[in-house]
Amino acid sequence: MKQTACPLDCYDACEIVYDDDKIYAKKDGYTRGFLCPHMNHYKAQKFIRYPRYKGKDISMEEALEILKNIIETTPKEKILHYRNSGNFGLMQEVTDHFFASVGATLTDGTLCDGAGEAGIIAGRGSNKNMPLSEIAKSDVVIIWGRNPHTTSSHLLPLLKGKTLIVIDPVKTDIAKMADLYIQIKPHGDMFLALLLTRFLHIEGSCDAKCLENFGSEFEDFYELTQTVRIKAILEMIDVSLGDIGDILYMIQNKKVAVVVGVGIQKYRDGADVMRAIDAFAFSAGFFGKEGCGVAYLGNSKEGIDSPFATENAKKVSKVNTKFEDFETVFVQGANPLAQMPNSKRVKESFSKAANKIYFGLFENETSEAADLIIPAKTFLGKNDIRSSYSHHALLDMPKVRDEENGISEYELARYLCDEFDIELEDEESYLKHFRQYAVMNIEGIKEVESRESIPYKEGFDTDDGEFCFLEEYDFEMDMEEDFFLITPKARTSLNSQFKRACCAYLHPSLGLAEGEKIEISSETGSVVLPVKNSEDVRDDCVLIYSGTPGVNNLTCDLHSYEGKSAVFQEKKVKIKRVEG
Ligand SMILES: Nc1nc2c(c(=O)[nH]1)N[C@H]1C(S)=C(S)[C@@H](COP(=O)(O)OP(=O)(O)OC[C@H]3O[C@@H](n4cnc5c(=O)[nH]c(N)nc54)[C@H](O)[C@@H]3O)O[C@H]1N2
Ligand SMILES: Nc1nc2c(c(=O)[nH]1)N[C@H]1C(S)=C(S)[C@@H](COP(=O)(O)OP(=O)(O)OC[C@H]3O[C@@H](n4cnc5c(=O)[nH]c(N)nc54)[C@H](O)[C@@H]3O)O[C@H]1N2
Ligand code: SF4
Ligand SMILES: [Mo]
Repeated sequence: MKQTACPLDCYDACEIVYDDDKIYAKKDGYTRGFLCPHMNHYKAQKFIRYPRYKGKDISMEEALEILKNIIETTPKEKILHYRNSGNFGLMQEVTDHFFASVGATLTDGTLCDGAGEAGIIAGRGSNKNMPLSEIAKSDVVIIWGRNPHTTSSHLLPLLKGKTLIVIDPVKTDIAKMADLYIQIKPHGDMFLALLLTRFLHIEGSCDAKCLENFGSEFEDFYELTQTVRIKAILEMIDVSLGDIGDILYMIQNKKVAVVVGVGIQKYRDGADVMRAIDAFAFSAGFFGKEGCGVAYLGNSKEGIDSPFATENAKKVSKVNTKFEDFETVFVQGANPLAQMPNSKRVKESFSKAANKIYFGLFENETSEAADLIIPAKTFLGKNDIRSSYSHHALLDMPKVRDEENGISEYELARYLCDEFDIELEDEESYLKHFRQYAVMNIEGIKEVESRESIPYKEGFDTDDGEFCFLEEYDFEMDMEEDFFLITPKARTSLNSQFKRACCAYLHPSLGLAEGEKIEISSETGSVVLPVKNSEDVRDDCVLIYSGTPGVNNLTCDLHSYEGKSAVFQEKKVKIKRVEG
């Protein structure tokens, strides 16, 4: 029996027991004896077995030789290393070390949570997350643009017996269980947060002590909330005055956790949306107190320094990468041809690079378009260690079985560093580096030492220690097209890994037949998908899950105003029946 952890990009970072070549959930701790469909069916996945070059299976030795030759013959400034979070192990970055040292370009920016994070940092000076252990102590939980049944199921046991408020344009499973559910119009959240703060103040329910100590600019912020025209805006975002009253009533004198997901920030002004939510939480006195706070997608690397030499590398954005600027593109732990916005542009741009290398576990759009395919080892066949963006644990992921196929990230970096005469320490010393950040907590779980259970007790990490309020907002909504595109996470896939969704979900009142094909289109492109009718979706929305082939034909590759993030829901879409 050996212990490891799930490597996937997921809030929960579950602990796994590996026994007799089977995967089990750890009984205690935050894994609570259950995993999710991804890990329950992991071993049945079809992994890439052999390396391939221009369509022909080759040996790993041949693949490495080809890779070496490609790197040798490409001017170093013409090499791009595009890595994303297919595996969340901290050792995944070891290849960045090689590519940065050899003079290649890396990526920055994010397809994920960056706008929200930028909003948090603007207000608080840092992104310190409310951990699960504190959410467990709250009385009321506001689930705001997060779908825990799908994306963070280990939160669910903690919610038992608590008052639940859910704000989401989709009637998710958690919305169905909520004491109060607000089916807000997409992108309406900043206004809701501003109005909540305004009425909080009118009612005299702001936390006077918090404002006095850390919120001297509150009056200006209150003025900003007064610029929101109540009747018109409430109508626009589909929220009633009664809803606002209900929220304020339900949170009165209670310990409140605001659990925010990435759903609220898939817009250009996503940082402002998050900042307005944070300002409401601050004004209500939710920071620095037990059982209170805002949980977002935290920074998994908080309190952990990287031992890899990547600081000085040139970087280009992951959101709108111009692959055609490079001769050699090395993709690792990512499927950019499906998951980056504006797929048509991405595919064209990627096809122009002379040497396209894919280093991953599964076949997908990117492996199909690549020349050299190098299979990775799964997390079971290599040594790693991981942290989480939702709790504080630091989890060892030792190699628990031998794998014949594939190569680990360290082995690949070792080979390349040796060939190109770049210094690399032995694997164990990097693992040791990461392990030094762990201390045992009272429940016997190893956690990242510097992370706080209740951050911001003594004020914020801004220059003056005060909360820094949003000073202005500039709201734009595309009124032209017919439908909002909602593109959240699917139950059976992890973005484009595993069992991918393949339908468009619309409200039955639109009169489309179940299974009928429709074309959904936007400024950037279109996709044809069969319809699934769902009462859970608003009648002004089309829901297409992340990982659905073609969904990102519809999304634009603009950046968020703050945070260098993709904005998958910025543009609206049209729908059209397809003949035949
Ligand atoms: N099963 C599964 N789990 C996953 C993933 C997966 O692909 N599949 N992906 C992982 C990754 S990479 C991430 S980043 C996390 C993200 O996990 P979450 O933070 O839960 O993010 P999403 O599923 O994108 O969106 C959450 C909710 O936001 C709602 N939403 C959309 N637009 C708006 C809006 O304008 N306002 C409000 N209030 N709500 C809105 C959606 O309807 C959805 O219910 O999940 C991780 N976990
Ligand atoms: N429409 C739409 N698009 C989205 C989103 C959305 O909600 N809607 N969400 C965005 C978000 S939040 C994210 S985080 C991104 C995710 O985008 P990507 O990071 O591209 O995610 P995946 O589709 O999960 O692809 C990960 C790949 O990693 C590879 N992999 C897995 N494990 C390993 C390993 O151990 N080693 C190596 N070398 N490779 C491995 C697998 O082969 C898999 O193909 O997608 C973004 N795109
Ligand atoms: S819930 Fe998340 S961490 Fe747990 S097994 Fe599933 S994907 Fe892995
Ligand atoms: Mo993500």
